[in-house]
Amino acid sequence: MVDEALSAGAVARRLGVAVTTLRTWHQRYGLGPSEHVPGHHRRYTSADLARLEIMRRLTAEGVSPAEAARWARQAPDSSPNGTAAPRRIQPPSRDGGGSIPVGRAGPAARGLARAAMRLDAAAISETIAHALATSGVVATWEGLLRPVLAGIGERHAATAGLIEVEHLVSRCVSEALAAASRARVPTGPARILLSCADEEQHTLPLEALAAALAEAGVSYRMLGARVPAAALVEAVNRTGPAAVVLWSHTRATADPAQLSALLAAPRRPLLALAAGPGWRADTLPAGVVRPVDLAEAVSLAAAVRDSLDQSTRD
Ligand code: B12
Repeated sequence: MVDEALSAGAVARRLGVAVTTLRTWHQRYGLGPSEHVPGHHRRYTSADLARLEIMRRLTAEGVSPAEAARWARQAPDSSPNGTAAPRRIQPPSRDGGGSIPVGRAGPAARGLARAAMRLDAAAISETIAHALATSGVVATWEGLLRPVLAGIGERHAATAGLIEVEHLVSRCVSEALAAASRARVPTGPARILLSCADEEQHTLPLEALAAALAEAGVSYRMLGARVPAAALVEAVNRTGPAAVVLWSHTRATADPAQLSALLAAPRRPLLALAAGPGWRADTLPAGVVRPVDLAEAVSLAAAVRDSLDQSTRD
């Protein structure tokens, strides 16, 4: 629970709801912030947050907003976890009672996981956009997106469910990363080529890399999902990139022959990166580099770009 009063944005992120939803709950149902410091926006106290927690939980469980608000308003101020709502209005949760595990990730990741379980696209997008704008791409990927995506994968592996959640979240992540990339299109020639391995459909980590490169001012060209080896070599020969990042998420798509074909291309890149958990270090052809995470992939790509810029100037 909170010790200090929170802004509407902070409360929305904790609960995993859109700020507009909070506003509606305030205007229609009187569940607003109660702390008022003259000259400032009103702030939410921990009692306000507890009431909103009840509102969020009950509406997620299918209780009508008016009914949920009635229970939420009855929560005593002294009960910070809002246990006042009676048990009989807790119907079995529509997702089978489960949630997305996010490990030690912070409140924003828990909020995103809740919004994901409710299939609340507006709240999902808002949470991601806010994190990208305030923390940057690498921190957002590591602290928010990766834990939630891994949690969805974990839950899916255990229950075979959550496919709809996985698809909606993937789409929202893609859109948010694309918007972040578009907001800062770097100038200069695209010397970095990003591609998924043949039949590889997991594009999100590569999209995160694209957004992080844009943020770092490094131009890139993105081929996206499922690129056959011959098409990759064709793209390399036509564009002559300094570095190629080939993403494989699963063993099934990690055929090292794709990397060998890349290294044998007439316009062989200076740097070939085999990125993603699909690749096995002991099967990679000599000369291929394997980054351990997003930050390392960004700095390797930026270093190649810088060394080329330097040699063009000399
Ligand atoms: C979203 C998702 C999908 C989406 C992808 C949408 C998209 N546009 O990307 C869709 C629905 C398309 C999908 C499809 C499938 N999926 Co899927 N998917 C996922 C999920 C939930 C997240 C993927 C992701 O983005 N992970 C990113 C992070 C969370 O992964 P990570 O392992 O922690 O990654 C770290 C490392 O790679 C490292 N790293 C190292 N180098 C680098 C370099 C860079 C640049 C970066 C960024 C990171 C990095 O850092 C990463 C963290 O930052 C994962 C679960 C998971 N744990 O990954 C399953 C998962 C990968 N999918 C799985 C499966 C089985 C499938 C399907 C075969 C399902 C099916 N039956 O059709 C298909 C495969 C299609 C194909 N041929 O590619 C399995 C794979 C099991 C395995 N090991 O083989 C997983 C693990 C789920 C599970 N537990 O069962 N999937």
